[in-house]
Amino acid sequence: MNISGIIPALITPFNDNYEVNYEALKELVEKLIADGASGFYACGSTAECFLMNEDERKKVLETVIKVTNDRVPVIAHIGNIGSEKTCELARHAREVGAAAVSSVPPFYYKFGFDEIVSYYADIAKAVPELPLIVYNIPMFAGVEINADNLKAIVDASGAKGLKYTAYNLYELDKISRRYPDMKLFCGHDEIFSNALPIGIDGAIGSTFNVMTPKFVELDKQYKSGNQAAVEKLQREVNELIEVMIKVGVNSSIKYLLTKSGISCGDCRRPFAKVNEEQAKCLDAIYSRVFDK
Ligand code: MN9
Repeated sequence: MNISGIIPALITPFNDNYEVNYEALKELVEKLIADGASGFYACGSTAECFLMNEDERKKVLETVIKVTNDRVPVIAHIGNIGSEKTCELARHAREVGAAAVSSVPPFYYKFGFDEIVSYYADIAKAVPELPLIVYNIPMFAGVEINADNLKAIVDASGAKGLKYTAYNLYELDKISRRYPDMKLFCGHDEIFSNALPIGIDGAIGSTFNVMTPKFVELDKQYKSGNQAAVEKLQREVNELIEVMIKVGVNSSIKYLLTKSGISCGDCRRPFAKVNEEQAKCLDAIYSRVFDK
């Protein structure tokens, strides 16, 4: 699996009627390729995938793959609450040329770990030729994939990668030592610089929708051994990320992209719109970080 570097977890732009705005999506993908994105993660949490229907998810993935046109790989997030729908999305992803599939663990019903393992095994059975990237995001999925329990998933599914969206760097280090062949992607953009020395292969993140150039630069500085520049850049982006988390990450991204000229609309309800006060905070911090 040849996927690495800075990989935006794309948002899904909507129009005023909350329908998918495919033109804006194409514009966004083009812009991010120009910014240095080395791949895309389509239809993940950041894309509001669980507020989209299956047809929309398929069409969004098709659009992203078509625009990228083999310039960079596209990872399809196919996660769902049940195996059948997930496998259908996995087969679709294979048909339309995704480079890999990825999934959060099945959620809501508090499935037992054996059931979670069988969910990943089902995906591998449905699309054996596509690399599978497990998506650990305990804050939303309610279950933690760690160095110990990952083994059962890998044994049953042959998973090739892990998107690690948690702050536990000790656990990530254990995973990297225990699974040296696994591709690891940092999923919390605010700790990218801290995850780099662990030997991660890249990062898949939401804030790259608006900050790809900063993270590409950070990655470059790390590779040239310029630790002071790495720390400076991470602290800079974290000022903005902190406000984005407070306001709501997805709606902040849409607000900032719309301001920069790509019309992304609002997140689907019940996500709230960015209010005036929040907009002011985002504007202030954005210009502080970017107009330096
Ligand atoms: O894809 C993103 N996680 C979620 C990863 O959307 C839940 C991250 O990029 C975070 O949004 C970001 C802020 O915590 O690091």
